[in-house]
Parts: sequence; structure tokens; C-alpha cells
Amino acid sequence: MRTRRKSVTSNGDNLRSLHVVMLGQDGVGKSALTVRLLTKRFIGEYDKTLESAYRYVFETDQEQVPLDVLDTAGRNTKRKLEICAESSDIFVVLYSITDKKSFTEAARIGRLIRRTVPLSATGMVLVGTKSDLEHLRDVKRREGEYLARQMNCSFYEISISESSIDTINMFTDIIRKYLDAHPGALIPGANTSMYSSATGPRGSSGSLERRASAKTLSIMNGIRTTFARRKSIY
Ligand SMILES: Nc1nc2c(ncn2[C@@H]2O[C@H](COP(=O)(O)OP(=O)(O)OP(=O)(O)O)[C@@H](O)[C@H]2O)c(=O)[nH]1
Ligand SMILES: [Mg+2]
Repeated sequence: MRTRRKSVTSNGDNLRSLHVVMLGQDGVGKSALTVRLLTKRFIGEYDKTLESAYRYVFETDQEQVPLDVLDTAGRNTKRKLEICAESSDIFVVLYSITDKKSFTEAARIGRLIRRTVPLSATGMVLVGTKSDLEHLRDVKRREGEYLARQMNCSFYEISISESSIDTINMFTDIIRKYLDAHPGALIPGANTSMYSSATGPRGSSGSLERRASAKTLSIMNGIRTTFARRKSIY
């Protein structure tokens, strides 16, 4: 029988957060996925020029897991990917099933991350978005599955626009697998934080929290979420 971890507090306050970064070509749905995850909503149009960071407590049926979610924007330069690679726990690499170029870009991102940091299989996922646009499909499902095997990671095809079900089920699965493979991941001090470490890659240029004012978003269901926005520093 599976042994479930127990949160230290009911709202995850005493736990280290997992750092999740959304990566992929422009227009693949990074912001849409982030907003779905945090608010369950799909609003259709998202700011294209800003990078956003969110602190959020993700609730599964049995536990509460603090997340720091970075929704990236702009070009995926080698330097940007290397910085992300050094400071994140879970890499969500997106492409659109309607855009072959975005698939090629996802493969490049995956390769670079694998070259930069030693990651377990649960530290990266490949996500084909816009599965509701089957009539515009440009990337076959088996191509996605094949790439995920090469990237040594899990694979999902989802629609972010149709409902929140795909998004929530996917993140529940991703987080459960990650925590099963890294039992100490939520223990404070287990790793550096890209959001608050003074010595981490972002610390040297000013942590995100110091550079941008954190606001509290009033979001449905009383979920406590803070966020910060800025132009990409990369
Ligand atoms: N039909 C459909 N549209 C989607 C889906 N996900 C995102 N979109 C749309 O795709 C467009 C781009 O989504 P964004 O979330 O802005 O993409 P992004 O990756 O954040 O793009 P940049 O911020 O420019 O890097 C928007 O018009 C979304 O409404 C999906 O699953 N299905
Ligand atoms: Mg975006």
C-alpha cells in the first residue's frame, strides 16, 4: 500500500516549495497552462512580453504542496535555459500539437536541460498542448511519445482551453511522481531557491522577490497566491 506524505502544516507554510518552470516556444500555452493551474480559468489572451512568477499551494486529495511557478517568456537562449536548469525542480517543456516548429524547439530545450543538470526522469515532462485542435494537428501523438522517451520523461497531450481537468490531472500526476522519487523534496533547506537564495543564479542579479513587488491575487476558492511580473532578464 502506498504511504502518503503528510504536510507539516495545513497550508504548507513550513515546507520548501517545488520550483516549476514552464518552457517552450512563443504561443504554445505556457501562460494559459499557468493560469489554469492557479485559477482553473482560461481567459484566452495572455500577456506575451512578461515573465511571471507565482507562489501557490497545490492541493491534491491527500496533501498540500507549495509551488513556485515560473512562466517564462521571450527567446529560449542557451543562457536562459542554463539558468533555469540550475534553479528548478520540475521542467515543463511545452509544444503545440498544431505547430511542428514548436515541437523541434521543445526537443532542443529538453536536450539542453539534460546536458546542463543531472535530472531524474520525474524532473522533466513533455507536454503537447491544444489537443482540442485535432483538425490542425501537425505533430503526431507517437512523435511526442518518441521524443519523451528520448528525453527520458513523461509525456502528456492536453487541452488547456476545454476544461481544467487535463491540467489538474497532469499536475497531480507530475507532483506525485516527483515526490515519490524525491521523498525529501519538501524539507526546508534541501535545495536552493531561485526566488529567495542570495547565492543562486538569480540572487546575483537580485532575487525576483526583491526586484518586483509581490501582490496577493484574489483568486477563487480562497487560494493564497502571490505573484511578481517583469520583463525577462535573459
Ligand atoms: N485551442 C487552444 N488554444 C490554446 C490552448 N492553450 C493555449 N491556447 C491559446 O494559444 C495562445 C497562446 O497561449 P499563451 O498561453 O499566451 O502562450 P505562451 O506560451 O505563454 O506564449 P508567449 O508568452 O508568447 O511565450 C492563446 O491565444 C491561448 O488562448 C489550448 O489547449 N487549446
Ligand atoms: Mg506567455
